[in-house]
Amino acid sequence: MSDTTTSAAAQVSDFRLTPELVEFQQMIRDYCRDHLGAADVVDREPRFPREAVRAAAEKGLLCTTVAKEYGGTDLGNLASCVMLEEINSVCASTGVTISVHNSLVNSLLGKWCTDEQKRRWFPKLVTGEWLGAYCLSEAFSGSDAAALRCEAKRDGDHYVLNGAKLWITTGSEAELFVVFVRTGEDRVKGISAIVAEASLPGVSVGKKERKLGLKGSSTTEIVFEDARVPADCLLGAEGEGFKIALDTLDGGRLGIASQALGIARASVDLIRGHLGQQKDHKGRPNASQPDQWQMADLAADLDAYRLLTWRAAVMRDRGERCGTESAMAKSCTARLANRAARAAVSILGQGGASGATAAERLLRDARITEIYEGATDIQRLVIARGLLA
Ligand code: COS
Repeated sequence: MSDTTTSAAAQVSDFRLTPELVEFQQMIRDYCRDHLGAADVVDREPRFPREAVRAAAEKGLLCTTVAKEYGGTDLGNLASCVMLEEINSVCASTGVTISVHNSLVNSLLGKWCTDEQKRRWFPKLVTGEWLGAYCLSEAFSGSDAAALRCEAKRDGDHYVLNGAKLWITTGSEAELFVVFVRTGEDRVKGISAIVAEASLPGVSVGKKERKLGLKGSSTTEIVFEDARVPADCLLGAEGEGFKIALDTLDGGRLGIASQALGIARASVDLIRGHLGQQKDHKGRPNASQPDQWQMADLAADLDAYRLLTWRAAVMRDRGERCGTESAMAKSCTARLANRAARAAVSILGQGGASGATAAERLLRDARITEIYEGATDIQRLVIARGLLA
């Protein structure tokens, strides 16, 4: 962790970002204005937001969790949260692509790779020449991640992978997959983490999902059929995979919490704009009081849950365990995003439901925040376990 990360973490204690992070946030807002104008088109066609991701790479937004010695900016988790709230307030399809690349792939590789492995993969990942994907879920293991079956059998200096991973974000676009595989029988200690490059024979993209929201993001099955992966692509030791998966999700959930904050904020902005136009004959605000109360509650929760998210990010930047705090952030923000987007559609009426404004897209995009990277009930379980431990 760099000095910048440390000072950023220290400064949030007075509930404000450092001048450096405020400047970074402004740079992200400029990026959003210049490159995310096609959010509606990306959703409607739908198409992968390739240009936006490429521009993000050029601005160094695909390496916020990579150390400087490997070409990253090493801004850390708090800066990533600030960035992802901004991006997701405009385009959640771009937001999830950047979130997964940074918080599920790069941060995992930075923590668990050997120096040689980092030098092998980071040059392509920090520049965006390659995108990364995180392959944990399977047909019979979603919430119960340790039930996974995709297997890797050692054969000389290779592992032979067989099985299929489901619901893989960026699946059809990624060149590098972090794959969680079964290398032994023990439910937890029989799981290992391995990097499989997409170009290997036996690795292919399977079914493409048709989704409710995040339509511009690619979500696919990834299939392994006798795929021979060099043994030096194993991350950590055999049997450490589950720990690697869950530790990484503690950070990934902050990316999704920030996505939910972005969606909630955009929804509140739409409501505020709509209610602000309602005036009496003397030009005074006269929106209905129930609508104002709803907006007030959403705005208060938005500020509260942002602090909850930043607290967990600061803990992670300090190298502390933040599973409970990260789960608190994700469960609260994801529910808020859904409430806020629902309210925006209702309050804007025809303009909300028709697609004339972003409200309808926000409502569809919000839903998944309560499902992926651990459903809300899983977050509640993690929080309860943390409290009872
Ligand atoms: N960081 C590091 N290690 C962790 C951890 C964390 N946050 N959480 C648990 N572990 C370790 C535990 O310490 C335990 O190790 P030991 O056996 O050495 O003590 C091991 O992992 C197993 O933990 P646990 O017994 O809690 O595992 P469970 O099978 O009960 O699973 C849940 C726990 C449900 C929390 C887990 O399966 C989960 O998070 N599911 C959701 C998965 C998910 O988010 N999928 C989305 C994929 S991306 S779309």
